Amino acid sequence: LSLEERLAGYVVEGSKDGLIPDLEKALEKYQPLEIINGPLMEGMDEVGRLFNDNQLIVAEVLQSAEVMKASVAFLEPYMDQASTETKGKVVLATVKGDVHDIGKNLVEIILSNNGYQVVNLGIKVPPEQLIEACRREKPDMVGLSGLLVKSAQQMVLTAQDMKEADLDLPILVGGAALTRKFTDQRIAPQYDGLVLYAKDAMNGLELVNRLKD
Ligand code: B1M
Repeated sequence: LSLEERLAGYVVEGSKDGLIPDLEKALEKYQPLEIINGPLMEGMDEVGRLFNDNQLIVAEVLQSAEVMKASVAFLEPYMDQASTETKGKVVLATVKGDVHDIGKNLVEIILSNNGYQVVNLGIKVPPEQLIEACRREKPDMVGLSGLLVKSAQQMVLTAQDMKEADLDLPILVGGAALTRKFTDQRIAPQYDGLVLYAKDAMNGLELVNRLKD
């Protein structure tokens, strides 16, 4: 197997045997984010397909998630640290009802490495908790992640609750079940501030940077 196939394979198999040496090899050819967005994400997509076909159970998907998390943790110190000055503050959360946090945590890493202070509220964050954090932390923007179809709907409700709480901070949304169309047509009309859709974590950084400029 090629290095790339092996890397995807660790995620699919949920196995860490040999993972770190292969990540070290991969760093000789690729940037950390290329490794994550390339072979590791391909592995995760395959896990999603197998899970959908009932060929994997939740416990096995969890093992795959562990491999992904270990890889991101190993690669993080090799990522570019763009600046040390603080460019702004972002409150970040996976929405109510959703436990998926690998994408959200990737957003945290990328924003932190690029000068943003991130307050990561974790998973299954109800709107009340988010609103409270906004009042406490006074962030420049809010980031919401969610991977389930129902999480997209939850973002609509969260935006409504934020509006009712008189918040109009820009909201960045992302996650597998979400689209730009859904964001523009269903979430944004429920809110007074900007709602921006990011297709991946890097795109999220670009949007946050554009907002700050
Ligand atoms: Co679940 N899961 N899962 N899962 N899981 C999906 C999402 C699913 C598509 C798999 C499938 O069936 N094919 C499916 C959703 C179906 C749907 O609603 N359409 C699904 C399901 C059904 C479930 C459960 C309901 C299963 C069950 O219990 N029967 C359950 C849900 C529990 C709950 O949330 N209440 C569940 C549980 C789990 C595990 C716990 C086992 C585990 C998560 C572990 C963890 O996160 N700590 C898990 C996993 C790993 C997946 C898949 C396989 C991989 C997700 C992942 O981590 N990808 C996933 C299938 C898939 O996506 N291919 C699946 C890697 C990660 C880097 O990508 O998070 O998409 P992602 O982030 C991307 C972009 O989306 C974007 O940037 C990142 C890339 O740079 N992004 C943002 C994300 N958030 C962003 C925020 C931003 C900007 C960009 O700004 C704020």
